[in-house]
Amino acid sequence: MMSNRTFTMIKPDATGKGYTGAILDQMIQAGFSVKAMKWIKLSAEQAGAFYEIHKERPFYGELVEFMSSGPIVAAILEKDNAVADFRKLIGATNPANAEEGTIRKKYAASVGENAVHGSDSDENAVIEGNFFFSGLERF
Ligand code: FUP
Repeated sequence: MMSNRTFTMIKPDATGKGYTGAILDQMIQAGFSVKAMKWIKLSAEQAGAFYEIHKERPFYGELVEFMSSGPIVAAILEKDNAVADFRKLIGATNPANAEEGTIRKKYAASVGENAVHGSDSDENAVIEGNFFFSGLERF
């Protein structure tokens, strides 16, 4: 069954460049509603744990360093077909390949610093949301 929730982060490149408001607005205008949200700076250990799945990849060290370099916005978003529709809204991992009008096309600089995260499956959306939010912090 398709879930109606996904998990996102606005990454340190985007928060640092002042894009947080514009990116949140684009998500909300696209029909996503916010079910949990926090502004938080991850330690390297926390970023490493979140991206544990990429531990063996060559970019892991840089990814952890980048994701702990400044504040992020973490959020759980709701909409029908949330995971797939949100991936479409943010565009390809590499902004050079992202479609016109997508969040990564508009705000991301590179594959490493790509402005936003979006869960790639319903299962990961739950795991990732649980990483950041307790039951009290979501509705
Ligand atoms: P995505 O699902 O689009 O976030 O992309 P991936 O799960 O493949 O990658 C997770 C993060 O690793 C990306 F957001 C950025 C980083 N990454 C790199 O830095 N270099 C790469 O070649 C691929 C991914």
